[in-house]
Amino acid sequence: KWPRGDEKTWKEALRGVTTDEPTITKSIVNHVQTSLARQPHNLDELGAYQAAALSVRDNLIVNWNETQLHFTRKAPKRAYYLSLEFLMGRTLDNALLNLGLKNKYSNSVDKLGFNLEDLLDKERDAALGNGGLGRLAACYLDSSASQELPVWGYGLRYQYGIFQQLISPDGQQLEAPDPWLQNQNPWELPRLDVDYEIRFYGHSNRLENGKAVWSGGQEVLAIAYDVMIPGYETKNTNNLRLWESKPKRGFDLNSFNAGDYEAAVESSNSAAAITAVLYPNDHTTCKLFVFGKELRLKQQYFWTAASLADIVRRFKNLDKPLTEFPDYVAIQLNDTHPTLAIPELMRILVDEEDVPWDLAWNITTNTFFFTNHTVLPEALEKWPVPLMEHLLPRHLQIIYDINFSFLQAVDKKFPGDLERLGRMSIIEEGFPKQVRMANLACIGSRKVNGVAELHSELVRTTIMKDFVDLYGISKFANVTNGITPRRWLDQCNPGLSQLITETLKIPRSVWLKDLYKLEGLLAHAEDPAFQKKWAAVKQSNKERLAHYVETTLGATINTKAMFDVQVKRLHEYKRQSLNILGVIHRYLTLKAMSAEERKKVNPKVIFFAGKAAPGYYIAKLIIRLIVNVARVINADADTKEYLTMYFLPDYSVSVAEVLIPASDISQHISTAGTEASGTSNMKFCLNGGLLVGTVDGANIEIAEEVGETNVFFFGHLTPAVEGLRYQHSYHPVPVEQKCPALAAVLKEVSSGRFGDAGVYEPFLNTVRQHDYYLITDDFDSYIRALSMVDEAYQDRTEWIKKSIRTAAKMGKFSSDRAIQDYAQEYWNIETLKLEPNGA
Ligand code: GPU
Repeated sequence: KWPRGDEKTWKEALRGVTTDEPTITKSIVNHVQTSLARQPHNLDELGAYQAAALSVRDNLIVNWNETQLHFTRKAPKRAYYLSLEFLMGRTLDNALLNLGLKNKYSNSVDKLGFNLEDLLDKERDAALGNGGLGRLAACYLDSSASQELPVWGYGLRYQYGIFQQLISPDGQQLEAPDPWLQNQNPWELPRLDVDYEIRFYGHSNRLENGKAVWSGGQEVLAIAYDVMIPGYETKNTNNLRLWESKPKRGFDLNSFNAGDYEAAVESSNSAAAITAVLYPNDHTTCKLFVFGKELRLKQQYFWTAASLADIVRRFKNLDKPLTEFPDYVAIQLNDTHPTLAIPELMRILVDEEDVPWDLAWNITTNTFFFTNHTVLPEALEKWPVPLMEHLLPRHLQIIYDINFSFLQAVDKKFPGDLERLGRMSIIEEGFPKQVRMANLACIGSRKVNGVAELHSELVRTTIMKDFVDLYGISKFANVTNGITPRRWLDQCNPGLSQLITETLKIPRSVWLKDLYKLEGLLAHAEDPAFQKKWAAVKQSNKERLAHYVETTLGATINTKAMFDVQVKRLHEYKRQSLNILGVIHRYLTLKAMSAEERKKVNPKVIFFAGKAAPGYYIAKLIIRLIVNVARVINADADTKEYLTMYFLPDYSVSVAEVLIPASDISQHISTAGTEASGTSNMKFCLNGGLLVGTVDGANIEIAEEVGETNVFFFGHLTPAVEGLRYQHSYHPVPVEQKCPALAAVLKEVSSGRFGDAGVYEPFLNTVRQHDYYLITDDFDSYIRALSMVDEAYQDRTEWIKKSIRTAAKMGKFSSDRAIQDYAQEYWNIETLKLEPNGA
């Protein structure tokens, strides 16, 4: 029965997605006129972008609304992806692709006197993440929606995303804020009616049966903003719910009336501060950054508490007993950041819903799944007990109670093994005591996974070994990461996408949804006409990058040279240091050659990009070295025809979309066993770039797929790493003896050849002294690998074949495959398609 009014009137007025050009044009103009209140004659590109975006947004909202209604009616089991980071990048192009409306919008925009590509460029990135972990979350949202799975993301709506990186004239990284919401954000829907009260501090008084009452302290409001996530070629449009913090009351009227205006607004400021800014520290939360720690823990609790309140409310609308909660809800914890969700669900069940402790624990441990993204010991999250006691007194009690029964179980299986109890306890002894979030996440989850085969094996044999002994191996599995081929091939490399479609002779929409279809390219690898087209696409992508470098840095680059790229966060374990030291070695070698000899050298342009955490001193020093070495070698008339180098500032998703398709070779050269997976390695290979790398993370699985002859591996293997580090500490060999080529490079840097004599010593000493990341052990093998790359590049036809064969075998690395795996083996959720007619 129709709810109100005249059904016919309603139905005639309700709109669907606009799919015809005249209506699209009208809707854009309508937004210019009303939403933006602008005149046609003073409309600039930014305005035109905004109008086009608002028009696309209308379409997304129609689909989003229908999807949400459909899901509510069908009440399937849902999965929730809790991530403190979603590195979305731009939306308009992706939305047009997924809606299948790109051509039509392009035509409309043309008629209005603009060019769609120029408008796309006006959009600011939504950069609510640091690097791989955040971008993975974004790819997973695209794949979930595209596969019509009932998956929501939950995160924070930071006012400021990852900082903007500026490079000073002397090569230092400077940070500026990223006010990404400045021009309004058409891709979100404020849901001012969806709000929750979140408590901090106060007191917790225990009652009987493990229950307690938590009261007092500070209360703030969480407000929902919904971001529409369209699926590719489906009406299904999922939701990413981001929380904003707000004061519960505007300001304290008592203080206000007493004339203490500062005190009056203070509490409101402190509430707003919670979602003010994304923490820019990749792979670390505590060690280096003591300040602002409390705010980070506040962010984590604020977000998990709001998300759980929302999830529990949605479940309770189903009118099912709480024992069935895990039949309707699966929650994926993206790293340990959302681990407080475990004690929070216990608190809701035990304190608010009167569920007995043991039953509550059973529900909880059947709801959560935990993904680990690193085995680096310094990156394992720990929180000081005194801080947690102060901020979250009730949660600390719950954690103690969980720990008590857990340790009893351990003691039962391994009687009297006190060392084991010490290692496995959620609480680490010390001054102060600390809460080990990874232990809590493991204990409270149904399954734990790593993000590539090698990494998952390291999880089982190192950081989680004791837990494998306790629970058995089946709780610890692997889901190798993936990337969405929509953004990372079709959008960023339209030329290649087109060539693939015409070569495979199947519709683009088929292979973009089943990436294994790329194998069909293998049949064409030997075809010279196809090779020529393949090479032409790469060439035009190199020219596009050259144009970008020209406009941003004012430098002209030789697009006939090999393009060698390393782009990722600056971190010692990723070894940008090895790359830059290798570049210096190449430069010195070139300098020592005669002009005749040089002519035989393969010309190369090297690109670096990536941000360093603002407090990470050594990483910033490495950027400074890169920039200053670039200055010297780019100005050297003897060598600049053969070797130039650029550090592109402010790396982002959008910059990656230009860089990746242009690369001939990219570097993924972490110390073996340190890079959990890597995902840019997959992006480069999917775009026909070859890979030079260590036997680490997903490099290994890429080589398995494309064949070892198509990748350039070097360096020591994971099992050797521990022994080498032991040697460095107890039987150190001076670098002059161990690796003379490297010693010569270090000497040149020390001498001030690249300016700033003395400035780089702290970095150089990390190599000379403990060399924790094994630069001295891998340098020679790295240089040999680069020679093999040069040699292979000389035979261009063979190179192109390698490039084709590589891209052809990347099917496994679609994030569609990864999400299928999570859906089936972890979440137990099923596809729920919204039919085109809305049924
Ligand atoms: N990763 Br932990 C991050 O980007 N940030 C982090 O804080 C942690 C891990 C990365 C891994 O370094 C990378 O190897 C992996 O591919 C990515 O997460 C996604 O799993």
